[in-house]
Amino acid sequence: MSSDSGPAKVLLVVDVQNDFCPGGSLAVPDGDRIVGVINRLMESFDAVVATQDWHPEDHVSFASSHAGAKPFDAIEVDGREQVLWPDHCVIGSRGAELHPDLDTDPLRAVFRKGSSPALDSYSAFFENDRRTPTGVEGYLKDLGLTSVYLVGLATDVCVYYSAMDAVRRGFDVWLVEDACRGIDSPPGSLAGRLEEMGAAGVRMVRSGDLGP
Ligand code: VGL
Ligand code: ZN
Repeated sequence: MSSDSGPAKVLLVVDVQNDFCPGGSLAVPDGDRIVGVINRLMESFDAVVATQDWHPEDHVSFASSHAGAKPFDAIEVDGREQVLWPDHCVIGSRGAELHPDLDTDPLRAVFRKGSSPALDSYSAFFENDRRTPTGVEGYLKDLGLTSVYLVGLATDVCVYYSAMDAVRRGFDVWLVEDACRGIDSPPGSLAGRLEEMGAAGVRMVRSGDLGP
């Protein structure tokens, strides 16, 4: 673990789960290629924390929960846009488990999100009402972990919302570009979200520029 002076750094590993990797129900292209990169990064951080998307089987974000809907349709729920996905990360399923090659020994904590049947949760920090906290902010601040390095899946969904919320809550935020992969649906949206993160103050870095 790093013992440099300066702000304490946390590696926040977002949703590196079987369903988001090739063979999973909501596979991100090359999603599994980041696992080795993330494992190598872990020792350079003061703490490593992970999230898991963790949905009940009738979750509002599943197309299968809405008559006549198909995956990737967008509908309105409680005045918010809800993109509908294939069933994924169902509580207790193999798809919801962290990727088997992810080194879980260094994980100081794992936060599960998206478990309310009627409310989705993309960000590691807040549910999609943007108000209900997951507890991650309090945990990181309690431990003095003020620099957040984001890695994981998917760059343009959960990593993106986590990065934007982390900036909003006053953290110093970095995105480790080669330790994330995106869905890019609709095509082109990934580039737009990278740009938005940059404009909000998220700094881009590559894994080779970090660590020992
Ligand atoms: C995610 C879509 C639905 C993600 C989670 O982890 O990026 N994407 N649920
Ligand atoms: Zn989900």
